[in-house]
Amino acid sequence: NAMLQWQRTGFHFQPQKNWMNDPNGPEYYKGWYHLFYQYNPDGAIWGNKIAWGHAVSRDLIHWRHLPLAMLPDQWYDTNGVWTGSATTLPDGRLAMLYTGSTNASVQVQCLAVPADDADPLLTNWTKYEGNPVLYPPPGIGPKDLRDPTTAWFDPSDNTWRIVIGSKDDDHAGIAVVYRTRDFVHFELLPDLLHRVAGTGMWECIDFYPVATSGKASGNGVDMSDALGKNGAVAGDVVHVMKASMDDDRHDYYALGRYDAAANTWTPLDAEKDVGTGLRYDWGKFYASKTFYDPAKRRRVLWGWVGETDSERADVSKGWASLQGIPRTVLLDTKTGSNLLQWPVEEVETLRTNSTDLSGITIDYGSAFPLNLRRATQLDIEAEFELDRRAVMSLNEADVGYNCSTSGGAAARGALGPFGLLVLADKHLHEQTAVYFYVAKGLDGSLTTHFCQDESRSSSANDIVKRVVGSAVPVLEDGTTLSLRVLVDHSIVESFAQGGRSTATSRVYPTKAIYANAGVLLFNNATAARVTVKKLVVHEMDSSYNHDYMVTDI
Ligand code: DQQ
Repeated sequence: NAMLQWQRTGFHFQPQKNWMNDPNGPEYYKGWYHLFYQYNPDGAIWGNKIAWGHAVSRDLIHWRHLPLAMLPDQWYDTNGVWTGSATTLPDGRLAMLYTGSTNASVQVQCLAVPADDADPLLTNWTKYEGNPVLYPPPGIGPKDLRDPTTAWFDPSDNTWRIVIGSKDDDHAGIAVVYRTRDFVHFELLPDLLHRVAGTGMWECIDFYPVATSGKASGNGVDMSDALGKNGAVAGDVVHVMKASMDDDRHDYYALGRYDAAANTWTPLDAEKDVGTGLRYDWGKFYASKTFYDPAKRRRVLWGWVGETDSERADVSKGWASLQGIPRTVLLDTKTGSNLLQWPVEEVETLRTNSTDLSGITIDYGSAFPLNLRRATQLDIEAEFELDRRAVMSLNEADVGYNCSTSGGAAARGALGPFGLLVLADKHLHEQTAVYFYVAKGLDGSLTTHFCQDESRSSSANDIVKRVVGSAVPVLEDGTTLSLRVLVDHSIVESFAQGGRSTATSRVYPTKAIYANAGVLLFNNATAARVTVKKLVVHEMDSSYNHDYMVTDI
């Protein structure tokens, strides 16, 4: 459908056609990044014949599509080759564990290995002849055990450990651990790694260390490297536990202490447990998965960004879903209580035609259109400074503000909203607002909210449009706030305060497309001017990821 062709992205990962969901088995192998993904070869909606799509890249940005890696062709996965993770063994070989939905829709875990270890493209996969390797144990529902993690090696008993998500009879989300020596025989560990009441089924659990101190805090940590020879967890890491909550379709994480010998993980802050505290992203972002990249010693996060338009629209355009730009993940060592997520540095190689507009001041109640050539594919770096004297002179402002229940970018308060309008048409009928909103308590404390308002993003009416976001920590200087926004036709991915909070929106403008899309600065605060200390807008080249086949390599 040519009319909807503009919704395809220029530098995000997407297959040539049809439905995609979770990222699967990401890894680095013999010089190539591999991405597998849940894929429906039969159409643009999810179905019961999910296969594994496959693509490779040298840089996480330019992708080449390969043939499907696995099809639902065995009794134990005939209802779908579902989500799984790769483990790199000490000799460099790979083991892929995934969930099969059997001919009776039972969720079993299965092993697959590359048919040819010498093929850097890992084109063909062999399913283990003894599959499935693991059935749901007594006490767990046959349809409630899925999405095995990457395995890590525990030297205390020379076994590999994996986590699988589930729920119990009381609707608590649970993380179950198995150990294995050979990826074929698995033993259930008696206690749960973790459990959170009321959170329901945990899909796509991820479990990994982040460095807390020293030089290493700028690097990622491999799971197995976080355990000493005796199996004790290294002193300078904390472990992230992430679960994708089937109940509300968001990815929640928490920081905690892993005790390998006791097989327990305990959140640092009991108030911010998995499912009750932090999210990776406040917009559309689900079923994510990290991997450790040995080439650049970093941990990289992939997340599935689904559609928020109707199934009918997806069928008519012939495709559905994107993967977010891969993000590096580090502990925020300044707060110690959240992660930092940042687009992988390779995305910056697509920058071209950079416009520097730093130093503009926007008065309250005004908007300032930027003079750009093209505004459908952008990487925007911005830093705002609220007029400090105005902030000081207020007694109190908007205590209790909340992005999602607020009136969005049009609702004015003393110290917000201010920020950017992207994918905006000339008349501002369509616009997606990315902004800050500062609240001030009677005690003088400032709380900064980072929000994204989709409510005017499209004049089409078959779309879910929300105001999303959260409070974001601001330590350095309460009035200086930074923003990075990636715009790519039908996606807006925003990172506040160096990645302390993120928000991803799928948007479907009908007017703000091609040359009619623009960007504005806006300040809807009623009491403070905003100085834009830094504003650099980079146009982005396309990575032309969609048209390469294996023969182009
Ligand atoms: N998607 C897969 C499941 C997983 C879910 C099926 C999460 O393995 O639990 O397509 O989106």
